[in-house]
Amino acid sequence: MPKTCLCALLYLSLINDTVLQYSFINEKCSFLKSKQSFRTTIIGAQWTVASKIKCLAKCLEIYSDSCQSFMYNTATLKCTPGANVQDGLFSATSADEELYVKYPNFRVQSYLSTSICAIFFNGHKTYSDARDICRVYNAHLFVPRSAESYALFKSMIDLSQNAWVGLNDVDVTWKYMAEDDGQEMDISSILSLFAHGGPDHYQQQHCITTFIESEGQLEDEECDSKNTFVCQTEFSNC
Ligand SMILES: [Ca+2]
Repeated sequence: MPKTCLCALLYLSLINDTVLQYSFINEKCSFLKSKQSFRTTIIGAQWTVASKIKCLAKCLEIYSDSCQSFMYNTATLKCTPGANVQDGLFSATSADEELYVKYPNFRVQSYLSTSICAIFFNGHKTYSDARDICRVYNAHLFVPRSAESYALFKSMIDLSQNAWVGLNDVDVTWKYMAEDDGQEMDISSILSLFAHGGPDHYQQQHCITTFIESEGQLEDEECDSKNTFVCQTEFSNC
């Protein structure tokens, strides 16, 4: 979850075009430019300011820790304070508008010889909302590619709740697309991870999740169900 930074602001700096970093007495926080064009839930009036760093400074000054994202229009110089991206993501309306998000606490997670940079989100989201939240953080839903990586995933989640993994056959039934590389994945390679021998497409189930009634084995489920999820990103972001 996003860090809580309640102390006095010490400095605010533009690391490069994609990273705005600010520091409080105890810790550093970063806002990263999202590669995805989404808008977030607006938390207050817009301002016109000369730069994106002034936009963040004003957002923090007025909204403190409630400033969890902001949008900056490079053409009109409009600055829009935004909520945590988990409160709502919407399609973008302007190509000039950039979205910056407060970066959550991605951590290196390890199990046996497998390590990933990832974070567990306990908020319950539909498959597409969970996927979009990961994408806004320049990350993706975790994809199980081996028994060991799936064991690592299960060690991160709360097994009393279902958790999405990044596999779905929404577009073409039995053609499973993976969120990490965007390519089709041969599901037969991980069939042993599934309950009941594999997906059954019962009542139009096209998204893959852990299933609490089968002790965390995989199942297919309706994509509009609301589950927890894990976002995975590059090690450089950990
Ligand atoms: Ca099923």
